Amino acid sequence: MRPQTRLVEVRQKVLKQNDVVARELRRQFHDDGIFAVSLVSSPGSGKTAFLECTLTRLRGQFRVAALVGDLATDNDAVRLARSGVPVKQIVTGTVCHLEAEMVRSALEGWMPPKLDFLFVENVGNLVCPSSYDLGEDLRLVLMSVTEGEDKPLKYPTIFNSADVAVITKIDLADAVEFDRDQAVKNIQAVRPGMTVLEVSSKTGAGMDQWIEFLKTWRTAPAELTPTTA
Ligand SMILES: Nc1nc2c(ncn2[C@@H]2O[C@H](COP(=O)(O)OP(=O)(O)OP(=O)(O)O)[C@@H](O)[C@H]2O)c(=O)[nH]1
Ligand SMILES: [Mg+2]
Repeated sequence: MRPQTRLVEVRQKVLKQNDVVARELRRQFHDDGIFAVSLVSSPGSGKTAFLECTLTRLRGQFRVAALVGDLATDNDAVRLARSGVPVKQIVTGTVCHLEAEMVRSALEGWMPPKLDFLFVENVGNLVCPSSYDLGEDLRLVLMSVTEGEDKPLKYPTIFNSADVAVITKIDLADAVEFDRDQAVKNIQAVRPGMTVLEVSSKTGAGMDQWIEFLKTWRTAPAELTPTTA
């Protein structure tokens, strides 16, 4: 057997094991009435800022908590904790993505009781997280206006692993001459029919629409039609 062949087999085994744990997590979330949402994007696209706005808006009405993954530091957990909801950092060390087992371990002995929403911010990376199911109900892929409109074409797998695309930092769109129509076209080329939301965590633009979208997805997803707001 050639060395390359062995490498593929190990990877398949790890992914299979991840799927088993993810399935168990998903069942546990559903049994407990928890709607789990994960966020993936390249580093610095605005996941933590977007999540902080989201948690702040939801916390009066719903029981919410968040897990956040990073290679090092608990900076993001400290930022998210400002929203006043329970937050836990997962430090992955050298691992460039979260795995279902990391989520399960982080929740053990910590999961706040009777949650409505659990948010999971993945490690900033447009490649590795795409292969790992975390048991979530909804996966968002964020893409900021400062990254360039071509990201969906260059990293199609991560867009294909997500349910909804969120264009972030739209307050900066004019300054960086962001071509919104081209970006949406590129997303649709990779994932026809994908819902695209547009937000600014700085100004709050698009946040009301996002929160409404989230509530509807949780309770009556069939009512949603693809949106390019
Ligand atoms: N102007 C503007 N800046 C933003 C917005 N959202 C985030 N930022 C800034 O962008 C930078 C990165 O934002 P983060 O929220 O840390 O991004 P992230 O995706 O969580 O980053 P990692 O966790 O490191 O991958 C910070 O300086 C934020 O203040 C936005 O809507 N508008
Ligand atoms: Mg972050």
